[in-house]
Order: sequence, then structure tokens, then C-alpha cells
Amino acid sequence: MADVAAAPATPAAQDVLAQLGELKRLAVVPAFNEEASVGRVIDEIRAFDPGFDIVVVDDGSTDRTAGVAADRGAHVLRLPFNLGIGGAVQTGYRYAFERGYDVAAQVDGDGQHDPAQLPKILEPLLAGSADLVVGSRFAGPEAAYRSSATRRVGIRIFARIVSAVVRQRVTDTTSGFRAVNRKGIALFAADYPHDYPEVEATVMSVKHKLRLQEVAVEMRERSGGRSSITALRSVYYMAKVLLAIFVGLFRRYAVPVEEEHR
Ligand SMILES: Nc1nc2c(ncn2[C@@H]2O[C@H](COP(=O)(O)OP(=O)(O)OP(=O)(O)O)[C@@H](O)[C@H]2O)c(=O)[nH]1
Ligand SMILES: [Mg+2]
Repeated sequence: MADVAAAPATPAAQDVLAQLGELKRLAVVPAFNEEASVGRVIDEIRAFDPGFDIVVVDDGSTDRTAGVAADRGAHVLRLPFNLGIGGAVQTGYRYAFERGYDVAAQVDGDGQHDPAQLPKILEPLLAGSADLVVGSRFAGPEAAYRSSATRRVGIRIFARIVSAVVRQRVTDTTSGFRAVNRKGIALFAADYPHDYPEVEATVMSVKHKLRLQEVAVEMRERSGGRSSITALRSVYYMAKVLLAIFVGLFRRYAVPVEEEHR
């Protein structure tokens, strides 16, 4: 079934796989019209670690995303209409919370996140030194990820502002390649920003006293489908997220305490 061969794991990756041991772990794959790539994403997650359960949140796609994902054996949650990336991701966290997962990792359905890089993201969670770990395209020494000029400016502005708000250096605020432990799952199941959510989710986590850590990862360029973020949208994105961060500064950060469903 899987047409992706498992890459030989490095000693560090083997260590992470061993530590994952009995932990209940879930990969949350948000997907909106990603029939061209979602199957491979599922195969790659399995190739990295067959112990990961995979939930594909099909966000009201009009193509065969849900069918392809189900054929590959992933659990598919089909949203009745397009909720947007935040709604899709929160649905995944809700699923993780209700089913008692210990660790949840987000892997985009468009294939930009390479599951072979998951050990880097999981390592600080397993070591107990972070509650939310974000894979950053810009933290490494030879960060080579290419992006349009408008997006680069936006990325830099966000990095500065978010670093100031959370009082720690962050370089990639819009990365959706991230993982959380049970604390993070509980928070995101209860409260998650809905539109362009990554920046706000990061700020929100720190305000809730979750420990944030960035790790350097490589990401791929888009392989199929279409990006939602055009130049004009980038401007809207910037304005909206800056406003949301500003409003967020005055939030009381009380989220409902949910009963555990273990
Ligand atoms: N655009 C978009 N993506 C969604 C939505 N719901 C779920 N997704 C998924 O969320 C993931 C991230 O969306 P992308 O459009 O790739 O956003 P991005 O990675 O920040 O932007 P690119 O670098 O241009 O790909 C993808 O796997 C999408 O399939 C939605 O309503 N809109
Ligand atoms: Mg993408």
C-alpha cells in the first residue's frame, strides 16, 4: 500500500522513535482540495512511524481528498462545509483531546511538511522541555526556504512583534508544522483562532503559560494544488493578524476547563 520507503533513521530519530514508545500519538492533517498530495503525506507519516494515528480533516473539499485519504487508511473527518484552516485544525485537536492522545503533530496536507523531520519537532516535547514546538524555516544556519518578497517582509515583521509579545525569540510565526503535548492539545481543543491562526495560536499558548520552543526544519515548496495566500491576501493577512495580536494583549486568557475523556 505505502509507496514511500522508510528512510533509514538517524540515531537521533531512532532515539525519538524509542521514546515515543507507548505514547498515544496523532498526526493532524488539515486538507482542503489536496487530492494530489494527501495520499503521499499519509504514506510518509507511516514511513516515519507506523505508531502514529492519522486524522485527515477534510475541510469541505470539492475534490477527492476524503476518498484518497480513506483509501490510504487514514481516519477522515469531513467538515460539512469549508471552515478554514483554523476550524480544520481545531477539529483535529478536539479529536485528539476526546480520544486521549498524549502528543499531536500538525502536518499540512499539501506535502510541504516532510514527516521525516518530525523527530526534531517531537524531541523537546519528549524531553519535557516544551509544550508547543514549532518547526521554523528560518532558524537554521543555512535557512534556504524561498518565499515571495511580500511574504518575506510580513514574516520579518511578525517575527519581531511576536518575539516582543512572547518575550522570546521566534523566527517563523506562520509555520503550521508543529506539535503539542497533552497540555497543548487541551488548550487548542478548547480555543483556537480561526483565520490565519498560526501567529495567534503561538501568542495564545505563551499567554497560557505553555512553554514554546522553535526548532529548525526544512520545508518543501508546494507540489500541487494552489496556495491560498496571494499578494493581495498577504496584506489582508498582515492587517488582520496584527489586529488580532493587539486585541489578544487585552484578553483575559480564560478558557473553559474541560473534563478529561480518557
Ligand atoms: N487555504 C486553505 N487551506 C486549508 C483550509 N482548510 C484546510 N486547509 C489546509 O491547511 C494547510 C495549509 O494551507 P496552505 O494554503 O498550504 O497555507 P500555507 O502553507 O501557509 O501557504 P503556502 O506556502 O502557499 O502553501 C493545507 O494542507 C490546506 O489543505 C482552507 O480553508 N483554506
Ligand atoms: Mg502550504
